[in-house]
Parts: sequence; C-alpha cells; structure tokens
Amino acid sequence: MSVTDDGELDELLGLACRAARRGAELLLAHTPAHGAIRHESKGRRRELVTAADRAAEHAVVSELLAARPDDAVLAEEGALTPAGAISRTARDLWIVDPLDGTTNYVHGLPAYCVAVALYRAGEPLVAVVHAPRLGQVWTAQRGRGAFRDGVRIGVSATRELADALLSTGFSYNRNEAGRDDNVERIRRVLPLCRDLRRQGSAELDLCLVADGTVDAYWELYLQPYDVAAGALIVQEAKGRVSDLVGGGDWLFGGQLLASNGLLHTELLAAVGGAP
Ligand code: LIP
Repeated sequence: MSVTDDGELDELLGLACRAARRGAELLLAHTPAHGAIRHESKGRRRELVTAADRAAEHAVVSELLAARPDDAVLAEEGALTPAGAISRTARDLWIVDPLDGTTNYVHGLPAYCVAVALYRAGEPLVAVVHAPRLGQVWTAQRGRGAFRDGVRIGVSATRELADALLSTGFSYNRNEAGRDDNVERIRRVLPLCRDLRRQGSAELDLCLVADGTVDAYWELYLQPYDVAAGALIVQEAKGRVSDLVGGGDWLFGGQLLASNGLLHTELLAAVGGAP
C-alpha cells in the first residue's frame, strides 16, 4: 500500500473529519426540539431513512469530492458520484455512513454517528466516527494509532470471558426466511460473559471496543459502511477484527467480530460460525 508520507495521512484525515462534521451538524439541525423525527421505511418496515440521512450524505460526499473529485465513494443512501460504478479495489474509495444508528436517531436516543473512512486498494487508511449527541469523535490513521477526542485509546486488557462486557445487534431482516436472527448465539454466550449491550450503531460499537469500554462486539448482515471506519479504529487500538470464522472477509462479507484480541478465539467458539 503506497502511502507517500505522514503528511498525506494528515491531509486525508483532516478532510474526512471536516466532511463528517458537516454531516453531524446537519443531523443535529434536523433534530426537532420535541417529538419524533419524520421518517419513512426503505422497503423493510424496520429499515428507516430520514431526510436528514440524505442531507447529511449529500453534505459529506460533496465535501469529499470537492477536494478529491476522482475518488470513488460508497455511501449508504447511494449518493451520486462521478466515479460511477463502485469499485471495491479502487485506489481510493471513500466509504460513508451518513447516519449510523438510524433507529436511535428517529426515536431520540443519542447513540448515532457519522462514519467516514478511506480505503486504498482495499486497505483502510484513515477513519473518523463523529457522534454529535455524545460529543465524541474517534479517529485513526493506518500505522499511527487510534484516538478519541484527540486522546490516544486502546482496547481493554480483559482476559476472562466471565469478566467481559460484550455488544451485538440485530439486522432489519432478521425474521426473513433463512436468516440467522442471532438469538442462538446470544443464548450460547450470555451465561459465559459479564453482560451484553445493544447500542444500535455498529460504528459506535466498534469505537467502544477500540477505547476499551466494551471488550468485544459481533454482528451479522452488516453493510460495509456500518463497519468501514470503526474497524480501522479497532485495529489501530491494537484490537482484532475478523469475520465470524476468523478470516478477513469482514468488510463486504457482512459478518464481523471485533475484540481486544485476548478474547477473540474464545468468542469465535461461542458466537462464531457463518450464518
Ligand atoms: C444499523 C447498524 C446496527 C444494526 C442495525 C442497523 P443503520 O445501521 O449500525 O449495528 O444492528 O440493524 O443496521 O441502519 O442505523 O445505518
């Protein structure tokens, strides 16, 4: 992976942070003082989308392409990009979730964020997760560590699953025929761990693993934009990210386990296995 120098990483992260901030400001601006946020279903009843999603995505993608018009963009709501068809191995591919934690956002819960990551020839280079209601920003650059609000972070030192706080989530299509609803995996691990949380935002779940708040997170049927930024933040915080069979197909494969590394093998046995 050809990165010219730290200066390029700083320039790329600065752009990602500016773009994420624009999206975060729009999400806050679209939040009514009282009452629920107007929304519609994307197709599956549970899968919600809001005008804020679309406005935030347009703002983020516009900022990125104004600075780097030849880059490719993969964004949740399908923002138009001059790069046209999304290439999974484009030299520089921006992966954007303009609102991760949509259901939380619609219901007025604070656990939502804007996530922006740059991948170069398939490898993560820079990442930012901006959570405006929480007032927290997680960042990472390949080979230069992970940070929360500018302070270096690291995964937990929890060695025993019985002492571990875990998190997971449930896909919108969990009751469709042939889908794994994650319940059997929860049934297996819940007696073994300290406790389990459901944040409602994969990117925030990953950031909480990276800063040591949560010891591990897993989920099925995720989209690349749900994990692209948080995965680099976990890796740079010295954590481990894999798919649910311990391999590397976590970005486009849909299944992911992120941990402090110490618990990974035991968790692959407890919650792993392809759906
Ligand atoms: C969400 C994920 C979350 C998952 C939800 C949903 P969205 O993404 O971040 O982990 O459990 O079902 O997919 O839809 O809020 O961008």
